[in-house]
Amino acid sequence: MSLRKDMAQLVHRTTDSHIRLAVTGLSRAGKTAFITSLVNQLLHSSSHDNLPLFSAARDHRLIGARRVPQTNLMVPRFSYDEAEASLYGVPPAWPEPTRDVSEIRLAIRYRPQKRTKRLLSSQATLYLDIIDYPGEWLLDLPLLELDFFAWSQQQMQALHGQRKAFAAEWLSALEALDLHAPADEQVMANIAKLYTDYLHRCKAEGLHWVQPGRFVLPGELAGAPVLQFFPVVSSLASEEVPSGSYLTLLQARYQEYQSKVVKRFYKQYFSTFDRQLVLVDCLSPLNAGFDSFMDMRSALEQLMHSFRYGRSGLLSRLFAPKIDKVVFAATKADHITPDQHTNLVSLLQQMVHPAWQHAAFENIDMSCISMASVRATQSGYIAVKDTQHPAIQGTLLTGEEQTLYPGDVPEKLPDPEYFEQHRFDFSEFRPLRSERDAPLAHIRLDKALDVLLGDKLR
Ligand SMILES: Nc1nc2c(ncn2[C@@H]2O[C@H](COP(=O)(O)OP(=O)(O)OP(=O)(O)O)[C@@H](O)[C@H]2O)c(=O)[nH]1
Ligand SMILES: [Mg+2]
Repeated sequence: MSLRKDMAQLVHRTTDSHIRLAVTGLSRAGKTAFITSLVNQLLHSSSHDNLPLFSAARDHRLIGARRVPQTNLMVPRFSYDEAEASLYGVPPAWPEPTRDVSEIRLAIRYRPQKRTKRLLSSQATLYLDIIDYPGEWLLDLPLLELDFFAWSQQQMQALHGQRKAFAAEWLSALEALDLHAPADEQVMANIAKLYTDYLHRCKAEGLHWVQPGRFVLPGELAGAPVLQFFPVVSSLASEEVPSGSYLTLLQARYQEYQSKVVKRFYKQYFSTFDRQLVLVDCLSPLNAGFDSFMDMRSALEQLMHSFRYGRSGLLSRLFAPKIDKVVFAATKADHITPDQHTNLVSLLQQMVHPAWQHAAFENIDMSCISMASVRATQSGYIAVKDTQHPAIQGTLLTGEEQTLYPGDVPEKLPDPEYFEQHRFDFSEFRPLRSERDAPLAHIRLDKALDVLLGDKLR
């Protein structure tokens, strides 16, 4: 091989870079729609002017992107083709819900602006891994610091109001169980199922703080005994547990869950992430009511613990954390009129900032934005008498066309009165129709790209 070719290869290698971008959010937050649209936008970027707020595209430094095989063969592939097919379908439809971690890789070609990179070559490649995983898994972090009895106690204390009502069946089965009797695996499985049903019920009613997170989103662990335990009422300290009893087995499974499920996720996946996007659907809880909204807020606070490394923090003891940027994005902004977008961002900031400032987040940059990954509505005005009112228009899932003003988004955290006085009208729309060769319509997804990746493409 000629020296010149060698040099060219060396240069090529030094200008290539790699970044792992993780995308999370509670279920239905819009992760699959976001990743599909992000990939779709980048794949169209060489032929369309679809990303004006993305600095690399605006400055005409973005050459284009293509899909490349992922390097991590142990993680399922993100189903891009399937999701894209639904969104471009006739009629267009939303992608199927997903339940597990998955990954997709892109190679982004660009013209570097930085002198150091430019000297090496006129073009560079950024390899971008995008990882989709359920935000519920991050709610499990506190489990690592609680033993089975402390965790049980915490779960029992949380049982008030609606939660207590949802838990009735599981609680009565628990009451009938002699925890000191020799364990019967089938009985354990049955009660664990009632506990899991309770967690599912909480989620279905808009209560997002559920532990253990894998019980509702088991991924590949569905049906495994490590997901068959439940909290108990017991005054025994861990040393006094009779051997072979239900208590022993419950405790052993809890410990197995801590090390084989929670710790493993943080070590195998989380420790490899460079950047994190957290998608938040603020609009559904606004629609559902005060309890649901507060619950979403506390779930977000819990989720933030995973970015609080500190020097003595739990995560720094497990691995060397790498995430240097966390972006919170309020999704589905096309559900409200554009004049409400600033309120949506400030509402999200109110949920995130206080908790963020309170904690010691070392060297992590944080920002809040609002966007719609895949637009489902057009915005415009409707005339009522002589005045023009902002409105959105779209096709409902039922196929019916609708024009409406969905309501005001509160700028500050709403109090219970807000929910009495305001009705937020959150209707589900179909995605807008897109031409086969055109990118999907979005709102500020380019802004999200710029905040997340802009500095890597300089
Ligand atoms: N209008 C609008 N709706 C959206 C948008 N993104 C997501 N949605 C809605 O939210 C639902 C959930 O979106 P997904 O992308 O599947 O959310 P997810 O976080 O991947 O959900 P799971 O896989 O169930 O955890 C969709 O079926 C749509 O109804 C958006 O940009 N605009
Ligand atoms: Mg999904």
